Amino acid sequence: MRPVILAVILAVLPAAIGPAFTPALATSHDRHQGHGAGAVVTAEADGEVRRVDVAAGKVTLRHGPIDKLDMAGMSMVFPVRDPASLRGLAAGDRVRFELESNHGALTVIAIRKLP
Ligand SMILES: [Cu+2]
Repeated sequence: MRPVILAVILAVLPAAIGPAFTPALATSHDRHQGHGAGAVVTAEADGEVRRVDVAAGKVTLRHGPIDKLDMAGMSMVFPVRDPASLRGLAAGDRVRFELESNHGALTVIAIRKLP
């Protein structure tokens, strides 16, 4: 019986521990993609618009640290769930935005200009 049990453990083990051994990725952007894996997490933050691309549904934001998503401060491009929410925004605007991390994939799900 014992060899059979051992074989089962050896077959299952790599799948169970594999993610823990995923090597650290090269850039900070890639690194924070890994956090929140396996969960849908949302977080709100303030930022500054660097670039708006309504047609592509993307916005480049400079933001401070977002602890909930284990993200350092940085400038990065986000896909936006509702591209129409970008209308009226321009580079230099200060904004409040809500991010969703779905298994590590980040999307801006709400964004509004701050006065
Ligand atoms: Cu970021």
